[in-house]
Amino acid sequence: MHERAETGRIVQVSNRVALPGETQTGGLAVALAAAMDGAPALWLGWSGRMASDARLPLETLHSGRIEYALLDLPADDFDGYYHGFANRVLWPLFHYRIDLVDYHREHHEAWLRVNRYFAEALARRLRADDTVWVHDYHLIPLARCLRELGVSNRIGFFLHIPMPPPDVLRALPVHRDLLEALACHDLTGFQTRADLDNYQHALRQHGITRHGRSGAFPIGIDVEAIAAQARSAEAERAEHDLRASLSGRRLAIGVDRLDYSKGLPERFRSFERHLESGAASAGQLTYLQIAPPSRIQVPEYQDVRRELEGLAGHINGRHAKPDWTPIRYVNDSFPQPVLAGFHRAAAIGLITPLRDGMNLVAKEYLAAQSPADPGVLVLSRFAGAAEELVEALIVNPHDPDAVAEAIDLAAGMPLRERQERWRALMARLRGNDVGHWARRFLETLRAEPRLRGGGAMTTALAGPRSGALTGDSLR
Ligand code: GDG
Repeated sequence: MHERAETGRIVQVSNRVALPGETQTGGLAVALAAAMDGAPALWLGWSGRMASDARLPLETLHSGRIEYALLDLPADDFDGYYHGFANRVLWPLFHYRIDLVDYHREHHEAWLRVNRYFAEALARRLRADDTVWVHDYHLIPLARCLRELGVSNRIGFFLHIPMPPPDVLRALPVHRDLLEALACHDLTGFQTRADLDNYQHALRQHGITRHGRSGAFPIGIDVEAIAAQARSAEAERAEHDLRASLSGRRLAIGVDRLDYSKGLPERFRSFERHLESGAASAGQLTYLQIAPPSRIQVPEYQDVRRELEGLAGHINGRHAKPDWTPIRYVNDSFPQPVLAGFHRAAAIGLITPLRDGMNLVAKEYLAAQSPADPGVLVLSRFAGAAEELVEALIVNPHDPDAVAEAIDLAAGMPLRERQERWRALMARLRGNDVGHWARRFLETLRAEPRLRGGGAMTTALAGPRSGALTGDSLR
């Protein structure tokens, strides 16, 4: 109690807030809840509603020691901020998809205005001893806006998505401004060592010497909670029905937001290659892909959805039997405990994004396995998780033959090897769960000397405390 009073509140800011009891598709909610665990906290984010005037309409709710502040966003700027700049410029660019970037100056300006709006709402609620933790690409300029308003609290930032190399970043006309905004934080955190290197490289290339500390903090999951959910799911109807429906075949599973970064068309084609391969396991596996639609207003998401519908129809049309469909493609979301049961029922986890900051589903699949008969994870080398999960079968998602071979290898892997790999992977997950991640980030941030006078930046580049990706890391 005394210690908490000394350290002050944790103030988290993210585009969306997950209210207690709400189910969200996306890893942020669990992670941020873990970060606030037990401490007095404020969580500020968009309410999901538009404001038509400039009154900064803010609704607050309380649950235990956490206060939720929900901000309506200006209707005129919302589209440019969210769909325009965040999700049609930053998301594709940071996932190395320059071809999908659709940059408009006015969207960038709307994005900056909305960040200022967030900053004004937050600044008036901040106390002197609060520690501010900002999440993700929507809010990169927030700290700079707060400094301009005279806020001198410690401010950390965590980028949940990949940080591209300087040459990719340069495709963005405002890349220098973006880097300067990232550098404004007392601590800027990334998912992997490779992301951190890209950031530091870009700072050096641009001669940006005024910056705070930076580090790699690979995010984790709540390992024991997922394992417990998966154990209890065995007694539940949903898992029982799924197992019964397999008629003796084994299950491969993928769970992804329907997003072009997740490599779903490539995965479907790889599964088709597996079906055509003549391998021992061909015809013995059913592939269940759960893909809840997301960002449905963005055209590129509509495109990938159409492509997947075509592919699933094509592959099933060619390979289905009267009593068997090789791909079950489900555009729906399920409660987390149901998903944990589905993972446990699956002999293979197929997680093959073309680019992913971390990929929590890969970790959740592992945590849900039965120790007596664990499944095998087939994981893309381009997921941040591949830096840690080296005992998985690591594949290149652009090579359908290699992915098909990995599927067959996973299907035939002897129990002993599966257990050895799984135990090693679980030791890593437990050594760096979501609680470790949050504590490590906050401790690093709070160890920084406080800024003086709202603006002077420290110049030290990431030192030995921040750089290395060790066994313990955060999202
Ligand atoms: C971003 C980065 C990074 C999925 N379907 C359902 C459902 N989910 C949950 C999963 C998992 C979360 O959503 C997805 O997290 P991912 O990490 O896989 O991917 P993104 O949403 O793209 O998250 C990513 C992450 O942020 C964290 O930093 O790892 O790289 O892109 O927890 O289980 N949850 C429920 N129903 C579903 O149908 N309840």
